[in-house]
Amino acid sequence: MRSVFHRAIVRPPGANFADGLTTTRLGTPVYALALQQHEQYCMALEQCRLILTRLEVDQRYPDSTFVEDTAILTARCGILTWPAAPSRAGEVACMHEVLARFYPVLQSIQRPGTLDGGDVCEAGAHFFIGISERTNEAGALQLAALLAETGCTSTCVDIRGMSGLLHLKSGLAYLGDNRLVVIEALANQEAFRDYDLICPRAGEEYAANCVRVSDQVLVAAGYPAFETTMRDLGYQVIALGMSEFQKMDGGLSCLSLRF
Ligand code: CIR
Repeated sequence: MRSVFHRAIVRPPGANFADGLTTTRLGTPVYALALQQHEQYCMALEQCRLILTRLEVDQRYPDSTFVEDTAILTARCGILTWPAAPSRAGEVACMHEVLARFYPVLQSIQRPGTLDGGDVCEAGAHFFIGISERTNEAGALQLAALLAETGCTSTCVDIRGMSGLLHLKSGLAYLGDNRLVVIEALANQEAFRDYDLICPRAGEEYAANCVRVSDQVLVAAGYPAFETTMRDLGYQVIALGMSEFQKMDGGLSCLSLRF
């Protein structure tokens, strides 16, 4: 993840947001609260001086507020994904039109490859690619090859079978300065050996999905020890209510495409 971004794309949840995919048992999201939390999220990005492209609600796709899964946007290239979940496939075509305004050339992951943006963690010129229930090896290899064409390296991290981890970034974030936030269950991965690791304490794993923008770090509200750690490291912390998105397996990073 770059810490310097200029823009972000967001899409508010639709009234049928609760019909989206989820593996959690946290209950049904309250739509009015989800809208409020989404607006606060947008305001936080604007506070970080990002220019927002606010897309219209799209009720055809109940998970379409999780825009991060539709593309990988780097300083050097834009790549459209191929989500494994059939209910989400149409989201990519919609995003294609939007991204064409910003990326004159867009590459694509092709079948039989599948890939969700939530499985891709940018750490400078290196990328970690999660192999998950959503991203298969073919998709990861395609992405690695496309990134290599732009001079970037990558490592795959297999998270299949790790309970509670939908995507790699559900438990991983890059803060810059060789520093990774990583949940305990992933901390021993060889891929992360040369990084400084920050592990949220037990019970605060959800906080690992944080987003650094400039000097600020957006974190999910309700994880006080993690917030303190971030402040002690010198970051300005913006804590955001995420309860309604968490119910649908979403984290902070999934609600925007930053570039
Ligand atoms: C899904 O299961 O696809 C959505 N309900 C949640 C996607 C979350 N996206 C992400 O972590 N990047």
